[in-house]
Amino acid sequence: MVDPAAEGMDRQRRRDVQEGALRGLVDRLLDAGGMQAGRLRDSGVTSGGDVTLDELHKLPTVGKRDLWEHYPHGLRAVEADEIVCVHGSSGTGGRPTLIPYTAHDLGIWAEVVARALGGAGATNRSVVHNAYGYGLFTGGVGIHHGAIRLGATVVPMSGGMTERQVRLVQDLRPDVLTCTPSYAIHLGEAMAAAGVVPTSLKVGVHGAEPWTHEMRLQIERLLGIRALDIYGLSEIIGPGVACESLDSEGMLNIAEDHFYPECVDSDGLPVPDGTPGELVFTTLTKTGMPLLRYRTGDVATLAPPVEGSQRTLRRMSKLLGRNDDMLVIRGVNVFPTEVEAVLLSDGRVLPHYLVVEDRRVAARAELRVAVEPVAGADPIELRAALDAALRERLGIGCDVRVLEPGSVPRTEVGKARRLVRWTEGPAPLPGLA
Ligand code: DLL
Repeated sequence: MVDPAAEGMDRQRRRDVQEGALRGLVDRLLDAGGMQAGRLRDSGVTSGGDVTLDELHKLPTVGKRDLWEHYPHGLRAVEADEIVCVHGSSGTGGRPTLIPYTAHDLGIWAEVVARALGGAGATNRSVVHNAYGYGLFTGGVGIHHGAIRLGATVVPMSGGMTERQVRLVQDLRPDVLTCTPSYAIHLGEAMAAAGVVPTSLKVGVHGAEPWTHEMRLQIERLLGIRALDIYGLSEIIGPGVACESLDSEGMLNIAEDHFYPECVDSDGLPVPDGTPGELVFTTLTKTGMPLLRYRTGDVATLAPPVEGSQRTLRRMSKLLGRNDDMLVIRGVNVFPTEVEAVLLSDGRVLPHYLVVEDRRVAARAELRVAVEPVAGADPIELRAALDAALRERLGIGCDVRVLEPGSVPRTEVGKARRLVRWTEGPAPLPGLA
């Protein structure tokens, strides 16, 4: 643990600290005025003393739409001169969101990412090859802050220019790779093609896009590393909201001293641990744009800490998906990650695929899946096996197409696009029509 006092705090004591921070947050929001203050007053809250963690679920929520409506300065809660940078998401598929950070917020960010890297086994002697994109996107800069806080050496590669990345992995011998899971595959394949074995790499810290345990196995095999998951979103801080550690048993430790998690059903009511629901986060300590009960749209389950672990943080599962990526096919709800899990558990499928929701006839949506086979696999047998496996796991038939290797576009920069909605016009990929 990088910060044993915080990560290993006695659970009752942490709850007291969180409750104090929640009350402080509510006071700050009320003082700042604006939308969140208005909603709090409308729900009868006039000071932090009126709220408790036990009744947090009764307080108003904030959503992405609220941020869009307050573009470009967001729900800033401090004077402009306290803001030291902005980050955000480019808003592919939606509108951009910008998040203002104070110097205090950057300190929190560095700390939670340092903890995440430390939990993955990185130390101040580590070399971190950081291939998340640098820019407005929080991936590159967020990992950068955390690696420096840890005292490691960060190599600020950003995304793309893969040949150069292969070269620097050979030359600088990093032990930690940070990038999206899809880029880890791309880089691994590029190294294999160049005959480079990345013997220095020990661990990868991957996130920013949905990926399954089956994808994890592919990355681990290709790169010879442990591949861990890191989760976050710019609205809350960026990467570091939660992260797997070597001993967190496949789930992600939530930095709940800064970001208080809830998990709610479609009516906004809390669900018990282990039941999938939408994640809602409250930024207990942030100052630039603090958010009370931000609805993420991300679906996961919550869980207590690992029994007997020194780390006492609550955990979340890998993301099952996003509310808006859920497919409804003939009345059956399917997340693209469920499709990925089926595809990649067949050793004949390469980790490049595309899920297409064919909505050209709106009332009769169909699922089409494009995959690429490993060398030597029989496409006809593979198609039949995947058809059967998808039907068995998801309860619906899918139209599987086995395409030539290289047909599915690779993502060198940014987040992989694994789901396409086809409403009209030509097929999103040749061979899918
Ligand atoms: O993707 C922050 C980040 C950067 C996280 C690098 C991890 C590593 P945004 O661009 O604002 O921020 O996108 C946030 O990405 O609401 C999720 O839907 C998705 N997401 C982030 N991490 C994961 C993950 C960054 N580990 C949105 N697994 C979130 C699945 C993820 N989805």
